[in-house]
Amino acid sequence: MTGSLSIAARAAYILRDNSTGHITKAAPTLYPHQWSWDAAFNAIGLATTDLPRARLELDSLFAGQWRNGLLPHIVFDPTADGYWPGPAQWECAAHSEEAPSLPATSGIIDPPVHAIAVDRILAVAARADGEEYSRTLEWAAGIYPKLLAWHRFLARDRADKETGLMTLFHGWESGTDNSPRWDAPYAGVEVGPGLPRYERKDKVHVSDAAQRPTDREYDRYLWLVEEAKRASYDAGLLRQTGSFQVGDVLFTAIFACASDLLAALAARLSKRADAAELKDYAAQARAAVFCHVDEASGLAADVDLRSGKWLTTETIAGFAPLIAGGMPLTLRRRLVSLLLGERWAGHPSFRYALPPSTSPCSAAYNPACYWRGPVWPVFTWLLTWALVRSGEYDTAAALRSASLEQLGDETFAEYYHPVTGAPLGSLNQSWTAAVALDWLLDEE
Ligand code: 9WN
Repeated sequence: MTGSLSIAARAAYILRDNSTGHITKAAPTLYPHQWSWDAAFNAIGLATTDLPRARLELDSLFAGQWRNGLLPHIVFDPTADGYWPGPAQWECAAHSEEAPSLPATSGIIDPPVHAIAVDRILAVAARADGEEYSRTLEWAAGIYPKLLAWHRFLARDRADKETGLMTLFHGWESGTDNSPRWDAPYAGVEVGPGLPRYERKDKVHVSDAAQRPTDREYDRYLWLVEEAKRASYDAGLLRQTGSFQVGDVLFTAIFACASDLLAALAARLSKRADAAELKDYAAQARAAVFCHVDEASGLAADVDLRSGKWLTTETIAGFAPLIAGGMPLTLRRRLVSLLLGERWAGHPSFRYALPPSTSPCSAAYNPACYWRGPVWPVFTWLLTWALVRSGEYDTAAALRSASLEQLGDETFAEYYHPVTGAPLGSLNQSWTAAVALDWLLDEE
């Protein structure tokens, strides 16, 4: 088999192997449940080989949606074990009337990439036969109200009144858990006396525990779960009591472009008032991202909402304006050249010209640890998707081809060492396989 064919075959096999039939485990052993933003990327990959299965992936995820529209970051598979904290720690239905009793879910959220997935699935379906396309259109109309409820929840409960940025109460909500972007706000989290004793299960699933967050970081992660429970998973209460409150530029940028796509779907379904409402969400979110660009670095900065301070560590989240789209050409050109330059993908020590999760020029850079330096293929995909959308085709093509070269090792790792190119974290990670399939679709 040639390189691309072999990558595609192996990637499709991984997605099938990680499937329980109705959900795709984020990873075979490290993450044996359905994660919210993983499910969206996985659905994008599944669409390339099996449209009904792609649709089912998102339907299964939305089965865990709460009454208030919150889409939880994990929907638990009752038959799986080996991940901690599980349903017995989250106890969502016991603490919030908004949570369903089944399926069991977590009580925090993930970045809202789901409308991007629906849009991408529709685009792939348009290439399929007419009947499959009609079924996908019908499905999109069916899932639309759930997406709308999710976006309304975010606009209502999470848009920060001062900054316009989306508020997160846990670093996990950003999807970039131990990124140094959160070091300062986490430093202010005092672990209280009520933290139950626990035993981590994640470290046994990686070749070296140093690739995962530290125990000290985990104490804080678990303490924030306790805080959320004590606040009945209510954003209003968490704004008063939460010891971690950040305005996330990347989450906000994703919300902006996803709201645009959902507005387009609303218009297609002749829901004019919804479309106007969603366009408004997109415009406000995009403006909030652009208002937080740090002139000195050119990158967007998160905000510690408790202190009001901008968080300017050079992490990949700083490229949020590229993802939000619709930015002035000068800012876009500046960001693209930064992305390809020596502070990022073009660093001379790198094996492949791919952007790492933290700049090698930052004091916080650690090339082997999780979100503190490694390259995450799923993030590269998000960038290539956004670059194509804003007409930066050459840059998107360069990143896609470097990433496929890396994925030629067929380990489909969660993340990779930028210098050695070694696979790190979980192997056979679903979303890595999924984005490879989507990239390879364009080769047809
Ligand atoms: C906590 C599943 C998830 C991803 C996140 C990634 C990691 C979980 C963990 O795995 O987070 O949610 O236990 O480390 O950081 O982005 O969704 O792949």
